[in-house]
Amino acid sequence: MQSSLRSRQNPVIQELANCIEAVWQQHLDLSPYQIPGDLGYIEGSLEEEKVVIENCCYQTPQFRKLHMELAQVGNGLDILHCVMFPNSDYHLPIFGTDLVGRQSGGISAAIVDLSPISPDRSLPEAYQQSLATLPSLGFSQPRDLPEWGDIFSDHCLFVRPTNAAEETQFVQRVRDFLTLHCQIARNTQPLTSAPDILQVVASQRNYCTKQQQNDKTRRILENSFGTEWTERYMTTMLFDMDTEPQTSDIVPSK
Ligand code: BLA
Repeated sequence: MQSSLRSRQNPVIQELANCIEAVWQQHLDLSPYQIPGDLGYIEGSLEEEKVVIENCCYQTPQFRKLHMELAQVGNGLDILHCVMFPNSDYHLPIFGTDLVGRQSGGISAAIVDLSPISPDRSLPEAYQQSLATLPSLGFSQPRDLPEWGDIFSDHCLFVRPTNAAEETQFVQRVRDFLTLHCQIARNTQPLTSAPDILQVVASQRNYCTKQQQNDKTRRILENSFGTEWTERYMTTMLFDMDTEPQTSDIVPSK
């Protein structure tokens, strides 16, 4: 995506967007993903601020949807949102990141996680091993997760970076999470049991239902696009559930 919006955004957001795309291109076998006709580039201004949104999506053999969204709110707020939804026959965590900052100012919220999809909230062994090798971090302003944040893992990083060194540290941690995630995903075999696949579907649904409870995201979209459009956007574009679990080609066990 060579976007016009990106070049006008907060430099940390531009850097993170470039980083995400570079890792995807280096490590994954990307195919086009059909974004619903009217949702690629969106402009809205109902009551308050104008919002411009650019969406970019891919799919791969392991992921049903890789989604990166860049948004700019008229009052000077810049947002990067990114989620990687695995296919339902891959027992893989959900990578997600959100960066919210002023166009010409600091980042107020920087979050990245590999969110577990096991009922006990643990990550697969390969992830635990890789994550254990990453250097420990120091941020002066860690932030508390909201109530719906029980979907995130123990490795979730949620901070307000206070200077350039912390911003760089955050981008580097996203690069590390993404790289190890792509590498492990490529070496993961698909599930073959229908109950295991349905468990993945249920976990992804829970992730989406919780993320849809983020009032801060909802309020910004509602101000510019209205409640009905926002509900549709949050449930079909930002956090859509898997409607076609990969169980059709599995022979039921006797
Ligand atoms: C917070 N998300 C926010 C905030 C805003 C948005 C304005 C508050 C920033 C702050 O408190 O400093 C807005 N985020 C958006 C909008 C979009 C968006 C408008 O993505 C899209 C159009 N959110 C995600 C993902 C994660 C996420 C993938 O989309 C995590 C992986 C997390 N965002 C997240 C969390 C908060 C947040 C946990 C803090 C919420 C709170 O403190 O209540």
